[in-house]
Amino acid sequence: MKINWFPGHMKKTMAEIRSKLANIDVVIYLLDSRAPISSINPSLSKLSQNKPVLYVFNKVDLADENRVKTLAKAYKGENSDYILMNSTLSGGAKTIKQKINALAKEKIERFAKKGIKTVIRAIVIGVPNSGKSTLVNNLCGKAKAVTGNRAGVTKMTQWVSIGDNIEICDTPGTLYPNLEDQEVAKKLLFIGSIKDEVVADNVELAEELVKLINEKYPALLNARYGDDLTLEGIAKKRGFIAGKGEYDVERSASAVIDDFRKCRIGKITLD
Ligand SMILES: Nc1nc2c(ncn2[C@@H]2O[C@H](COP(=O)(O)OP(=O)(O)O)[C@@H](O)[C@H]2O)c(=O)[nH]1
Ligand SMILES: [Mg+2]
Repeated sequence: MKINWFPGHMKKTMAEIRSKLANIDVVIYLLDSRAPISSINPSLSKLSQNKPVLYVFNKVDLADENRVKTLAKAYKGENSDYILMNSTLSGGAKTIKQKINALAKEKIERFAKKGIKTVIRAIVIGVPNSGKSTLVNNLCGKAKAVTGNRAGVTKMTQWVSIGDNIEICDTPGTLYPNLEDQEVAKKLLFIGSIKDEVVADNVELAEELVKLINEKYPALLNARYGDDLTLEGIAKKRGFIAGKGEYDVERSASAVIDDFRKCRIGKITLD
């Protein structure tokens, strides 16, 4: 099984981001806290490397916050900062605006010397389903960007004004041409950045997910599924019967993946 997904519209989006970047002051790089390191897109990182970057560790409400805090520390630098965020709550908007202003300080001061109040332009980038549109809506306090819990909801890049001196641009999610690291690809699938339709074998995937979670959070798995963590064991425990004397492992597989996505196993960060 090889997971790869780089449809034409993503290629187009990358080109669009590239062409906009010259006029961008700050890059807001959304990461999904359930798999933040895997949500780093090497192609996007390359594009944004000369810009101030605010890394938003989003969906922290679904993740292992202590683990995220540890991982996030590496993203604070001279020209970068980070924030842990739940974009579905209104609380974080003020801090994000402050951090955007701090990252654009040089430009703001340069214009202030000439007596001009400048506008800061920020672009929101990240893998599909990381919460980009939700964050944009949160920051502008209105539902301007369309959201949805699957990949591929945002189609066009759009600009909105947040506060009196910041303009922000939402973009569609982008992956990269070759997902060579299949461990990363699987994690992107688990967090819903890659469409399920891209993969045929749910069983193999779910087994991998259980294995991954079991490395760091065995107690969470046992609490939900009992001691037998095979898909058959899970089917037994949940009463998923396929036929006479047969357990429905396909159904276990879908249930495990869905449980992870809906945070029913617990707050987990797969890195
Ligand atoms: N729990 C939680 N859900 C979020 C958060 N941010 C976004 N979502 C949900 O994640 C899904 C994808 O969001 P969307 O903004 O469309 O992602 P985009 O594809 O990156 O634009 C939607 O169902 C959102 O409600 C968050 O911080 N916490
Ligand atoms: Mg979107």
